[in-house]
Amino acid sequence: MNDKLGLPVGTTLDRFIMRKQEDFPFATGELSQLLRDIALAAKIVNREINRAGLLDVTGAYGQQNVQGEDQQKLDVIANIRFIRALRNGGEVCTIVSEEEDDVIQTGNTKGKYIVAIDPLDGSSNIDVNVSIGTIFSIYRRVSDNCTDGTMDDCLQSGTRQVAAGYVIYGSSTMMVYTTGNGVNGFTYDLTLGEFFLSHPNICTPKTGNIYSINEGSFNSFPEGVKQYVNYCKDNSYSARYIGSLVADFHRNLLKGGIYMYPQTAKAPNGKLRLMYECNALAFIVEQAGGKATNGSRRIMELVPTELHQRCPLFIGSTEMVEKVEEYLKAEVEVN
Ligand code: AHM
Ligand code: MG
Repeated sequence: MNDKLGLPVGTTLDRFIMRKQEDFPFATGELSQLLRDIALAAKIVNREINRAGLLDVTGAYGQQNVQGEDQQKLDVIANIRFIRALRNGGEVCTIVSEEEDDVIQTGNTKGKYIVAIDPLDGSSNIDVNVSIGTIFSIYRRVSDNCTDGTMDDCLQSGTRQVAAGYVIYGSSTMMVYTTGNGVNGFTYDLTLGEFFLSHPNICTPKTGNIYSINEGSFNSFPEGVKQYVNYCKDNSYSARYIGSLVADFHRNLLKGGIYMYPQTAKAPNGKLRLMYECNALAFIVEQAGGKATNGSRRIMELVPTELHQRCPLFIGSTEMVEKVEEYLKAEVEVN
């Protein structure tokens, strides 16, 4: 099996990134280096996660992040690891992290890139040995080099991403990413300490029979979502919800399905964050042939006005996302 470039399965992530760079005659290699920095931090975080039960790193850290959520110790560790790798790499001027209220200026004022990152997503699953993930989104700065990144650099719409990806720490650890030319997945070989191309050119099925949503909040879903969930049941779809966005998304990407986090009474704007959760996965799903909307608008066209902005998310197989959109549209027309 080969990827789009004809590279065989078994190619290391480093070699793959290098070969991709050769496709762009004027590429300076900075984005390639940045992707390698992320992969390196992912390996370190993977090590911490694997040892979590043995060390004193599970449980709450005793503080809340900017969104008022309890930080877990591993959240904090992952945040430190990724920031350190991005700062040391030198290609990134500014980082937006789920774990930090404000932007982080790396001091690399010549860095061309902005990274928005959720260092460890699915915090409620950390202590119980269930899959968790890292999500990242990369933008080119719009301001002049030689200064810190600005708010305009950070608040760009998802259509301006130059790369995005996630790492899933699960039964095996994988990194999946896109630079806008298809999606490729790499599996980590612990014994060799390398990611190897294992899922070249990922294409998501047009439709599927898996729906993922926290049905405990059913009573406060918008009417259109309630109707779509009932449609899924009427058609005997499978309900699968891990509560780790990366894991739910990854399964649905490979098998076909839809993940939904709508507005609820508890989360009136949805729970997920536009900049470092929704946009990255939207870029990946679109590159794989799927769709991501907030129920009516393409996620990647939403222009963020704040760093930690939330939005409803409907993401996955195109036909399934369009079906729920039909129900939501009908609801609006009735009202
Ligand atoms: P987190 O960033 O605090 O981990 O929250 C995001 C997570 C997603 O991974 C997951 O899909 C969702 O929150 C689950 O939320 P809920 O428990 O409300 O269903
Ligand atoms: Mg998160």
